[in-house]
Amino acid sequence: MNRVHDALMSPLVWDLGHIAAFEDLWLCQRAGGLAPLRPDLADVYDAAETPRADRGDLPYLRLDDVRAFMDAVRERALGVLDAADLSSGGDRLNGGGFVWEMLAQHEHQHNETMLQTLALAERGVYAPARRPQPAAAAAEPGGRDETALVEAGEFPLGAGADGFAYDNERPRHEVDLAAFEIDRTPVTNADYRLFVEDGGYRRRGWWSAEGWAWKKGEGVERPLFWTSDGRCRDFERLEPLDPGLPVMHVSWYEADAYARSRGQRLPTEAEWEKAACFDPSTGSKLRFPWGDDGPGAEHANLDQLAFGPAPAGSYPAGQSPFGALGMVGDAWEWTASEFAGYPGFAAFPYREYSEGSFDAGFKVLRGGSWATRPDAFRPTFRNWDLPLRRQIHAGFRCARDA
Ligand code: AVJ
Ligand code: FE
Repeated sequence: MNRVHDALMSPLVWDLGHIAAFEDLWLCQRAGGLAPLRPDLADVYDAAETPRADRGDLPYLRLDDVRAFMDAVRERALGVLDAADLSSGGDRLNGGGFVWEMLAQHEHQHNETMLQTLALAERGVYAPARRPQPAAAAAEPGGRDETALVEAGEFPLGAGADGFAYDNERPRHEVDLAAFEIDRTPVTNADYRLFVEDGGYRRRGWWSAEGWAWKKGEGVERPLFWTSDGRCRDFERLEPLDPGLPVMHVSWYEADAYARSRGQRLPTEAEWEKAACFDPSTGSKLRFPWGDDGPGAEHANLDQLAFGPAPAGSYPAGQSPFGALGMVGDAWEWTASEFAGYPGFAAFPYREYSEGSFDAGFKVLRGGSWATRPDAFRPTFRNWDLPLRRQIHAGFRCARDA
């Protein structure tokens, strides 16, 4: 809990203390008007203040102390909740439960971050039991149509005004998209192995200039957890690559190179969201690919406890109207889009969450992964990271102009 497992990640106890400090700041102080419980800890847990790599040196609370701090904050927060006016007539933080939803989501986002840390930790640290996954849907007679055609037309991108969403998902606005095709399923380990065997990491023509420089500089020859003898590390296990699983822990640069090798490209985030949620039969947008109900066990592999992705093409009940599978859960999907504000963006409730990362070279990821908790997920949710990062539970699918 106290160890720095990877230079990219915080010690796990830091995440725990940060979850509680963020809760004290937003629920107890901002929403409830209380004084800070531990003013001395404010700097230690300010994510913007100290980069992850330096957090190992901070005087953060160790395990027993952090548990006591978390309990004390939660008790105060529940006291504030008892008195809070969550009706839509309430103030902007409390009205509709906004800040309460934000805090639940924030904690759950850090739960996924902590699993990234555990996946990077040396062997011997964490050995979760993987839950059996459903098999991929059997190919339809006559062969499965591997790509979905998404017709041209306007699409309302982003989250509507009701309910909780981060500022960066708003305002919802119409985008006019040309027709495109998108893979029905994510790129698999088998697909990606062919790319590697085809000289994917040696062919300059398949890479962007920045991607090639990154690959050469880092000496990268395969996805993060793959070994040179054709196996894949998965927490404690070192097993032969499972060909049917989505490829994971690749950088945006690798995803981009793979797509180019196929004469294709990554989808933009608008294309991704339209392929996931637009219903052409009604001309309207669904809350989820399968409809308006929240994610159930039959729809998607979310919520961490599977400890790995399901085979690409599983969860037929989670299919989108255009026929895309696995848009939610299993693996985040890199998109072609750079993280930026939507037209009319207004920061709320704080600038640092989103605005500080706009137009700064971050790429957008969509769809959540097996390690994403359902409360932290909406199809409009925009995750982001630098194009060289591989710790995210991320894969991708390809698209092309129709
Ligand atoms: C959305 C993953 C880029 O970790 O920097 C957590 C999420 N923001 N606490 C991050 C976040 C504040 C954020 N990412
Ligand atoms: Fe945070």
